[in-house]
Amino acid sequence: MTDGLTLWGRASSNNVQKLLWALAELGLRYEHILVGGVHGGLDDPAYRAINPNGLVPALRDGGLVLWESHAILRYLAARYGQQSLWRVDPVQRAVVDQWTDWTATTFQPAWISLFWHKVRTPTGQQDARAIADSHARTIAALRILDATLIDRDYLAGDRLSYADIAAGVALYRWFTMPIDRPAMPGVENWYRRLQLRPGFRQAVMVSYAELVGRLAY
Ligand SMILES: N[C@@H](CCC(=O)N[C@@H](CS)C(=O)NCC(=O)O)C(=O)O
Repeated sequence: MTDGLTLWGRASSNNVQKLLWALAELGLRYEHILVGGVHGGLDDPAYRAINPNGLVPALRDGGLVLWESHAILRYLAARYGQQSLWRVDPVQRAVVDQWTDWTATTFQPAWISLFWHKVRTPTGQQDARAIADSHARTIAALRILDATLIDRDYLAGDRLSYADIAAGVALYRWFTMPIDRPAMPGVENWYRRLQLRPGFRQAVMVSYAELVGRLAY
């Protein structure tokens, strides 16, 4: 049974994980179609009609078909999370969007680059300089998060918003990648808090073994 929602995308994709986590937070039922990565299917004309980029995730809700993980996150929050992930007040929502957009433009490119160079690239092909550079960029972004989270529970205040989902999917990989991690008490407390949420544990704290040493997708 579903509520008319369909999500496309492999569960090992961090962009898909944002939506698996959000759907769990919102208590929504949905059909999950595994495409991308080992599942393939992204070049099928039927999938290209859903997402012309040939990437995951994509979501259908009735007559609406959407791609881009943050656009989907915002839609789900606005449509189904008015009392939870969404913020009605324009000032509060501006803060949520600031962190969500910063994640898209600054934080995620840094940590994904590190994950790519350190985890996805086979050991024998790794570039120490690229690892060091992306590690430094990830730490610089995390320090910005850390300074904010030192005196608040979530990015936009005292309760979860879609910004925590956009940025927070990075944490499991950050805290499990074989790299040095300087102490960051604000980020560490945020990670502890997120781990108390079943949706985070189910969607984000999952093995990424299929991605290790694999550059194919
Ligand atoms: N900006 C897009 C990025 C989508 C993207 O890069 N998706 C990756 C997975 S994280 C993908 O589809 N890769 C090909 C594959 O999984 O086979 C979004 O946020 O949705």
